Amino acid sequence: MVSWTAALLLVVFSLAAVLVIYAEGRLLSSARRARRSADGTQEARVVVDRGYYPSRIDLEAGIPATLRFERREDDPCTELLVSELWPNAHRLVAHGETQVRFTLQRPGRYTFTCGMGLYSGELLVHRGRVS
Ligand SMILES: [Cu+2]
Repeated sequence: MVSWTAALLLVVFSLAAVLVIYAEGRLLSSARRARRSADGTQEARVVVDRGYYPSRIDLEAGIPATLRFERREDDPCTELLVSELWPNAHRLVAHGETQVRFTLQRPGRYTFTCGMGLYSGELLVHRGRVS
């Protein structure tokens, strides 16, 4: 016979597992809207760890944007951030955050990759408010 305590523990652990999976799923979801800051700019955080998470960021055209790349590794692969958007590659610090600021005037789809083109992400720039 299973005791009530054991049954209760099972329920609690199952709920905790579901919550962890849900939170991870949200963190690593493939797309995210940039959020508006108090100063009217928009910003989004991208975790860099053998890939870009989220790998798609929705932005609004004509609004200054800050992407905060949080690189959680020191693999040389992700040190450089390359895009047609920028004349020079950005160097992302290892185990820290590098902010990349820009303003995109034209709606469209822009890609960025690591130095070797192994990992990639995209910026989807919309006309008007993204909501
Ligand atoms: Cu690479």
